[in-house]
Amino acid sequence: MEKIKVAVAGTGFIGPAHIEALRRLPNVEVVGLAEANAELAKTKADQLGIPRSYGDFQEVVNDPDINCVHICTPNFLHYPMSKAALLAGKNVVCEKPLATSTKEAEELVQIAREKGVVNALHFNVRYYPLVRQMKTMREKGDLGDIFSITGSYLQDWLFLNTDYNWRLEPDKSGESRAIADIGSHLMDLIEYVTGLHVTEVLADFSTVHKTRMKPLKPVETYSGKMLTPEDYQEVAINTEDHANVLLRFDNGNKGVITVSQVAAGRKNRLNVEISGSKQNLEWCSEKPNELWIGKRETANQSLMRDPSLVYKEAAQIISYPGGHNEGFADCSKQLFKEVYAAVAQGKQPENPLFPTFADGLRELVLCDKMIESHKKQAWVKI
Ligand code: NAI
Ligand code: SOE
Repeated sequence: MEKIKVAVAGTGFIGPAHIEALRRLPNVEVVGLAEANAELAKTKADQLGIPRSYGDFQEVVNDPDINCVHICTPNFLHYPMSKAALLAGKNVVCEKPLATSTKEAEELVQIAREKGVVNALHFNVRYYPLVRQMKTMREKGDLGDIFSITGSYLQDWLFLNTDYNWRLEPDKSGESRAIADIGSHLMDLIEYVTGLHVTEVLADFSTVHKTRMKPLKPVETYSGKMLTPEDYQEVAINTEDHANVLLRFDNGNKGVITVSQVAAGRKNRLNVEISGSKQNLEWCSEKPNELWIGKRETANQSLMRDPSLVYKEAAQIISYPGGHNEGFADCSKQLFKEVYAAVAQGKQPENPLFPTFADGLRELVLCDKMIESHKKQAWVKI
């Protein structure tokens, strides 16, 4: 079997997670890695055991062997890199957010459509099996009509004013931060699971730390390096640490989300509760193998992730029996499994199960409307 050859651009936090997940697929081989410069690319390629290193993304685009490119760089590079790869006829898996503006995202959706290549967004949260179980339960009518949706995505890695990362800089990250960075996962999940569309938003953002201490030399917040005062300069922050958004849906009912990157103790917690006319579902990314099912007339239930207990649609993305926990890393494998089935077929499916560039565009539209609503302090129609 000839393997599908892949290159991954950007190997900070999430790039290596893509590489690991890709290595678990039998028909795929990661042959190349692109980084910000040739020296870094070579070092990373050696560390990760990848034969080819590219110090300039254009070298990936020009490499005729590369069939599919994974874009795992900071947000502002998603558009130029995706565009160049698509125009060269390559299949593309891009990290969220798809771009830093809806205009760019629209262009990418258009080019991908014209080229007919496979295009996927790494909305990996969709690939927790119990998330697919919630979607399937809703599709089968187990929830009844959806009355309301409550969601939150809370983190604490930007809790201190000394926490710093490129995501705080709009020229690298985009005009919105918390909403674009993590609210995008939550909003994608809500529309995916419920099948509803948001029609109007009322958003209120806050920037808790109006200034932050930026390290003078680049240091990743995640690295845990201890800095001293002379290592910093104070810089103004213009993106939101926290956001509350009221939502109106196309079934006439309502929802609310809260997103925060300054919630102490919440490491990476996406929580969603969907209240239906028959029952209530609650799921949390920090306990991804349990689904709470709330009842009015009988005892509530807790459904474990077990292929023999869930619908077959959810069992499809479970690799191990109940009690053998699966988590974050497994989501990417399951997502890529569906993407590479399409790559092997040579074209984007009509209605792919996996998230696409069109889904990436949808999240940018919602994000833009939330920014507009916050600025006007008024409801904004989508
Ligand atoms: P990071 O800062 O840890 O890594 C970014 C990497 O890109 C670095 O290694 C950097 O040297 C490299 N890079 C910068 N310029 C480059 C260039 N011109 N060519 C090639 N490489 C270049 O960032 P992180 O956390 O990995 O995030 C990357 C993207 O992935 C972001 O868009 C983020 O939103 C998304 N992400 C998604 C996650 C998910 O679960 N879906 C999780 C983490 C990040
Ligand atoms: C940082 O907030 C981050 O790495 C996001 O960029 C990811 O999308 C999320 O999955 C985890 O947190």
